[in-house]
Amino acid sequence: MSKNHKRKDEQLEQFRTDDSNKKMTTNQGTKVSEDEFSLKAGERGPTLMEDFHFREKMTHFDHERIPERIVHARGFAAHGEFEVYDSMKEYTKAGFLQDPSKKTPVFVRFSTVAGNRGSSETVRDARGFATKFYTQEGNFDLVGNNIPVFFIQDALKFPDLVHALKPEPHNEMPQAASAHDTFWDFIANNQESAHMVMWAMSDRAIPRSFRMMEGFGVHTFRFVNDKGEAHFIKFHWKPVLGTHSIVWDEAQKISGKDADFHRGDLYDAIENGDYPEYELGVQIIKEEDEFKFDFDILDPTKLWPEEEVPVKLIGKMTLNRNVDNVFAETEQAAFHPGHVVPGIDFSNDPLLQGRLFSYTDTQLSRLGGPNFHEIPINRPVCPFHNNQRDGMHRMTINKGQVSYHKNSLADNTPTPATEEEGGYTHYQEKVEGYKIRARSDSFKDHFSQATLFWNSMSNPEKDHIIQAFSFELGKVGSKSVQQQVVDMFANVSLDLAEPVAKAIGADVPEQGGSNVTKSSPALSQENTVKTPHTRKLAVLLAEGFDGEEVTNVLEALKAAGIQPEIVSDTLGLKTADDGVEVEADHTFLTGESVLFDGLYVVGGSGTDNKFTNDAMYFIKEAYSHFKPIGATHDGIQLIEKAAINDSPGVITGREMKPFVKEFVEAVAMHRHWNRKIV
Ligand code: HDE
Repeated sequence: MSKNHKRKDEQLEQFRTDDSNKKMTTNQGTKVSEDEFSLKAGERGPTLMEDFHFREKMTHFDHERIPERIVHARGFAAHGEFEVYDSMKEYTKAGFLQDPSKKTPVFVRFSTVAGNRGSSETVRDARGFATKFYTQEGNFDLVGNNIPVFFIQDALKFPDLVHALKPEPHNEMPQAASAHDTFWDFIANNQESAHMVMWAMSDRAIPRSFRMMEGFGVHTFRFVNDKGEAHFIKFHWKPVLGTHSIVWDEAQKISGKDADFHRGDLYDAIENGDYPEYELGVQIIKEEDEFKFDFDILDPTKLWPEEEVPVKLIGKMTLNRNVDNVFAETEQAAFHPGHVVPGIDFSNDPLLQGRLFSYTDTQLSRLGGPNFHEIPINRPVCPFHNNQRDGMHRMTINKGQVSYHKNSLADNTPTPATEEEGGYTHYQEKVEGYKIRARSDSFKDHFSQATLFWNSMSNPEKDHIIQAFSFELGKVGSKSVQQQVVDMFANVSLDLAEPVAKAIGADVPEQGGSNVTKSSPALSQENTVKTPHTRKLAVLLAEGFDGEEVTNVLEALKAAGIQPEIVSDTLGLKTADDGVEVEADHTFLTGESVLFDGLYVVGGSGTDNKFTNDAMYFIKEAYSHFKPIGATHDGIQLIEKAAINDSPGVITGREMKPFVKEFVEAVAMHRHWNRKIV
């Protein structure tokens, strides 16, 4: 019987013809002779049912959409590779963490959480940072966020959180925004959210780029070595370009000017060969030290301060290939925190435990059945065999008569593997207790780490948090909810609650404050890596510019890794006084200041009123967003006209060398917060 099957398969294979002839066909392979006019009874007559090409094409189109993700619907992804620095044998037996000469392919999907699939990317929100490692021992998914803690402590509350965050059901507003009543009502009545809200109101929730975000596994996991010894761990991704954000006014404007800002940034960087890199870090706590901290290490609303538990950098991920097809890869990717490999295990974090159920379940409706692991982007690179069969969209043609364990007809294959053979064995944690619906007292301190975060912020970062609360609560209609939130955050700091209360016309809380004085410098973005590499610079240039100087400055900026793009009044060639020509990349209409990291103001002898007015708007806006601004010769007049010369981060120069050096440093600084905004 099975021999016959084999023969039939082979028979079919030998008839497959080569695919080089790109003629259009139906899905059944019949060549199509006409793809513009449906089959009609006469030139002006009705369309005929027998037009099988029309019916097939339209039916397929009618079913092109699949349900979007309930959360994290708006995402963008890229392929890459991961290499470990040194063997992690001491801590884990995970195969992909043993050999520094081995590369593991990865697929990373970044996302916002609240918005629909077509929403803007620069909204205030956490960002998903989900990585699939295609290891030789199976897929390992690190499904993390760019914020190291979460809103809730128990997965049972996730549907409530998401219902409160999503657009309100009676009018489906607002899209991709937490600035509305139900979200803040949930926060005030679920105070375990305090710490994550601090992050969500901070600059972390408006990142400059997916390339400049940290990633966190959030939950406590375990590393288990080949001796069966376990350590508690937390995963981190550290971007090589540092962690940087945009400002809120800019974020809102970009939402209108370029709703694809983050995907465009990632896509372009990879196409340019500026491959985004992230170091993988782990914090490690010995099993016997589980109770040595002033927080519960299983509580997902708590981080492990890096100063207390250092992050050990163990490897690097490089994203080096854009997807070929966003639907087939990014949209159909199915991540799952329960996709682990031997050497990586779970902890009893109740949020993690709940996630272990949810992710497969959601794919059943999103990807239409239980065979989503066969979609190319989800398929492991190592072989996989079991007795699971059939179901919607089954691709594999399983051969033979046996689909059960144990069996003798197929020599008892597939056979479970022993631990020595690489079989996954769960860490044998001793568990004893009553079945109860309760939360440990050690999970009940909701404010100390929220204050730790507040204490760790620089003054500009604190201002941004106050403004973010004032904006979000300013959009809340219910006075009661506003007051409840202000009173809640008085527990974090009165320095936060007071100005927010004043801004939104609420009563200034009389009680509150915190006795937490500790801070964690690693939490402030002021202390991150600063580099000019891949920074986008708008070069405001008019006819009659100084050709030699501009050529030299642009060369020097490029050598520092900066990416200048010419913005002028019109597209086309712009001619310098000395005949040098450059081509404009944007006009003032298409190249808005919010889309750049800084400006180099060149001007030119041909500057007219229109150019000056447009440039002035550009300069003032970039200035108000604290961006680096450089100017030489004719450009200096524009800077003087804007009355911003001598301000921090505004570099003017007539000598090229010192100008370039100072300006590159200013670009690397990212933003110049100590600037007076008039
Ligand atoms: Fe998710 N989450 N989540 N989540 N999550 C989903 O899975 C869920 C949580 C995260 O790019 C869903 O395939 C529950 C924390 C990312 O495809 C769903 C709980 C963290 C992504 C789901 C959480 C995340 C998701 C929706 C509370 C950071 C996008 C579609 C227990 C560590 C992955 C899907 C991608 C997606 C459930 C909380 C990260 C519904 C029940 C905490 C990055 O299964």
